Parts: sequence; structure tokens; C-alpha cells
Amino acid sequence: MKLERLMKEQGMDAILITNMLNIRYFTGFTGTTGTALAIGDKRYFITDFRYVSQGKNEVEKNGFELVCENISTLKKVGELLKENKVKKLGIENQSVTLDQFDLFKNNFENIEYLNLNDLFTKEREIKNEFEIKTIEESIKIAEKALEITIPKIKIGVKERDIAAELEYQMRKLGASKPSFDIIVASNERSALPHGVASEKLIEEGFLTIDYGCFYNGYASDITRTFYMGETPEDKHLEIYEIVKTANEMAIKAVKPGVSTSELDAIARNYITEKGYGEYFGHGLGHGIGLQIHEYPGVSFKAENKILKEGMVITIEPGIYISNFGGVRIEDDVLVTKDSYKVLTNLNKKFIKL
Ligand SMILES: [Mn+2]
Repeated sequence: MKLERLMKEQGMDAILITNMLNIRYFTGFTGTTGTALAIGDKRYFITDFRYVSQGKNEVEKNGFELVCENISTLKKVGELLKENKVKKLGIENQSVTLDQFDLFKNNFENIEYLNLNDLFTKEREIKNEFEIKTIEESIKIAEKALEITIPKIKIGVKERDIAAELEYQMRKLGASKPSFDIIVASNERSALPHGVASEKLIEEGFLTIDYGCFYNGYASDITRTFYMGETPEDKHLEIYEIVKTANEMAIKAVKPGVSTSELDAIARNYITEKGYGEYFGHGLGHGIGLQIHEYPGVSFKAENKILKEGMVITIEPGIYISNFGGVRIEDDVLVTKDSYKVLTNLNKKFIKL
């Protein structure tokens, strides 16, 4: 099991998990309050009265024993650590707050704390079959929702109304919520890479929609750019085609062994060759999973990583020109055994609405 291997590798007797996403990942628990503790081959999940029946079903499948503790979870953890003579405890230094750490110190005796650093996030960057299936479901919901919403996207409609409609449709199709604040950015606002839907009415020009949902805990992340109106300028067509080609070139290069910086460079060099390099200021993509942004970063700014089978990343090049508009096209791509699988299926042609 993963936790046992991590403890061995890091010289820890036990690992305390307090971050709810990591708890979900390791124990299967989907509620909002709980603490997981792994000591050698023992697995405990401590939660309160509210989550006993739900928690039991979820965590026992994954080998965790549910412990109900209504007064003080950390006291209970302290007892378990003492009982099992734990000396070296791994903690999630990236998500433990100073307040939490003070509580640990007050409740646990004679413990040496070791940092897990980004070990958990690194574990999570490779998706198993269940996770891949769930991400695919999440994408399907998002895509269906956009298809239902498209007839409502018209010049004169408020950006925010389109975002609300998309969210409503995603929820109706089974999503728990959007995976981030939905971006609906019309015309000049489409030049804002993160133009969250505003009160503005959709006008002629580009319309960028960047959105996704959480389904069963897992995120989807998709961007499509449409042209609103009948008469795009040549420049609209030109930059759309450049971004689309950059997106396709990068996707085709995805396979195990390729580095994330090489991938970023493929799209970036092409856009630069076409004269728009300075208008593509962000990274090419990122991993998705329980979080909307996960390892690996696929960017000239992020740590360079080698792609491995099971990673799910976004490929989202863009060109943003102030006072004119912007285009971004984003797909979610799985790294397979020897190449890639594009998980998103929405059309990428230049579409006039
Ligand atoms: Mn994205």
C-alpha cells in the first residue's frame, strides 16, 4: 500500500493526514470533517458522530478503521501515537496551519515531526483507473452542459447569465459544483486570460468560455472560444487557427518520457514563429484531479517534469491581444502507455454563434 511504502521510504513510523483532499484520496471519505492516521500497517480514520455511518462505509473499503471521537480528535490521535510508541510522525507541512501545528504539539508527546513536502501531491499526479474514469465522467457532464447552453449564447445576453446556465446544467447532470468560477469573456474581455463572467452583455467578437465541474470529487477543465457574429476580421481567423494548431501540435507530442517544458515549448515556439509569442504569457497547462490545478505543471514557469503514464493534463495555449480579444483552446489529455488520449470531445473548429 502507498502509505506503507511512503513511511518506509521516509523513515517515518506514522503519517497524520489532515488535508481533506488527501483524506479523500487515501481513505475514500467524502465528508468534511475527519483525520486519518497510518501507523505501520494500522489505519485509523477519526471522525465525529455526524459521519459515523457514511464514514464507515467509505473508509472500511480502503482498510481504515473508523474511530468515533466527539470530544477531541487530536487527543485521540495522541493516544494512538502513544499506544503504538510512535516517534517519527510525517505531517503535511504544505497544508498544516501554524494553529494546527500548535495543537499537535499540545496533544502529542515526544514526537519528532517529519515533512511530507509534496510527496502526496506527487503520488496524486498518477491517476488510477477509477480516477481516470471519474475525470472522463466529469468532462462528459461539462461538455453536455455546454451543448445544452449553446443555443442561449447570443449577442446581447449577459456573460453572467451564460455562466449561471452552464452551472445549472452541470449540476442537473450530476456535478457537485463548477471546478472554479466560470469564465465567460466577450470581445475585448476575451483578452483577459481569467475574465470571470461579468455583468457585461455579450457583443460581437470572440467569446471565451473556460469552465468545468467537480463530479465525484474530480475536476474537468475545458476552454472553447467562439466568434459572436457573422463577419470576423482576418485577424480573428488568423489567431484562432494559430492557437488551434498550437493546441493540436502539443497534444500530438504527449507521451511518456516527454518533458513538460518540451511540451510547453512546442506550442510556444509555434506561436512565437507566427509572431504572437508575446501574447501568450501563461503556461501551457497543468494536471487535473481532485484539484483543478495539480502536479504536473506544464509550463515554462513550473518545475520540469517527465510525463508518465496515468497523468492527466490540460493543454491550453492562448493568444491575448488587448483592445482586440483573445483565444484559448483547452483540452484535457491522458498520458497513455505509449502516447495520449484526448479526453475532451468538443469541436475545435472556428464556430460562429
Ligand atoms: Mn485550465
